Amino acid sequence: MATSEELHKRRVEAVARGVGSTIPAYVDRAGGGTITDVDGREWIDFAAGIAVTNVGNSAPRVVEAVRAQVERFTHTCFMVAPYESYVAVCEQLNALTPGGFEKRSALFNSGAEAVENAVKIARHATGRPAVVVFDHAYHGRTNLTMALTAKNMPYKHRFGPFAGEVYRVPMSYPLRDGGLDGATAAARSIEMIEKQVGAENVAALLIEPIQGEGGFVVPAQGFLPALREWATAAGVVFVADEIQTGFCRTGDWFACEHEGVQPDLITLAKGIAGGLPLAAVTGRADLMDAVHVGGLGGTYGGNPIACAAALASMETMRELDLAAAARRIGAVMVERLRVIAAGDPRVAEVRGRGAMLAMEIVVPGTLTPDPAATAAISAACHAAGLLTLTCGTYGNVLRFLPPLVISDDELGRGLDILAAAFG
Ligand code: PLZ
Repeated sequence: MATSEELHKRRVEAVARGVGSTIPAYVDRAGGGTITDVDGREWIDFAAGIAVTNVGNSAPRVVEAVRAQVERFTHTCFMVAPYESYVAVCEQLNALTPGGFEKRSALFNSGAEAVENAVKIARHATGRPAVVVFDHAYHGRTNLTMALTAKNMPYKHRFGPFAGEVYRVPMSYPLRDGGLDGATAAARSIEMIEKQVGAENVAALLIEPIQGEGGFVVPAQGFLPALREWATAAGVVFVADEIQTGFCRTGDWFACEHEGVQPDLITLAKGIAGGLPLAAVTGRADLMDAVHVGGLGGTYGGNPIACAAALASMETMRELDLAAAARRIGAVMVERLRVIAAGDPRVAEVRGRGAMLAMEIVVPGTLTPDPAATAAISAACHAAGLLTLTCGTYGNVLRFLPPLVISDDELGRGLDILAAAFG
């Protein structure tokens, strides 16, 4: 087998430079809480493929379901010749997502595509053009979703012009907004929408209940419910982007449940199918069914192999109670992260929920972001065999997203490496 070094040389000659990788090691296999490269080096996995392999890599049920499906048929296109698994995934999403009202779902390939479709549905159903998004938001890399995403480098730089009718308002970011309470922070955002956009022009308000790429920003309590309430009164479609937070990651099936918020539409992807590409929009039947027949779709959306994997993943989440696992992992991690933070003035805050946790790194005694220190700590983790990711508008947030099937031993070893990297 080629070594990671050899593969890296080939990659540089073959793969576009614009596609980056966190570590220069090439994967041979992965499972549980570890990734092993082609040289036999092992990493503890605190990334889960960016919050995707919540059920773990090659989870037994997923492997079995995919194998069985691939032998029956690989693709017919649901828009041409439909099949049961697509319907079954939609039934399950309708039942699992918050809100006891009647729902419908539609399936797509990527998170960005789900977000694009949620916007299409909201615009079609309301007849209004505007979409409201938040500071630090991340919603994807396609043209519309770049417009919805806040951060310029690396996501938007020189890729414009971007789609129009997108308006950005402040996020509740307790560390950086002076600790505004949720209601006050929401009132600030709502006033801006009403004065600068006009509620009657707004089709959708789109928000990550806990921001992902933007820095694992957890809004103050009450922020999401206040926005939900305003959206209802204003006839605005409340869209929760649960692409990173969904499927047990935060200790509930969906992060919105924490404050009892019921979105009109939810965008889903990542954790839905144990690593196979699948995404969904799930929401109120009246909105979803407003769109004319043929208005939604795509060649691969709800591919039968991905649907089989999704059914197996959701079954695994139920069977192993991965929401409880996320809470347990989170409790173990928070304790260790707080100890690290107490001994290191560069850590401004430990935050997150369940197994979606982060540390924001600053110049000691200030709130000035320190992306260099963040990168150095992250690099030390990688060198010592822990795969961590960074995020945040300022590049100064270390984030932790272990698979929800990580063993206690692997979790402990990962946290030991992290503690030593702060050393
Ligand atoms: N919405 C909340 O987190 C994907 C992107 C990584 P896709 N986040 C990881 C990168 O650098 O490209 C994401 C997300 C939220 C939408 C998306 C987009 O999902 O499946 O990557 O299109």
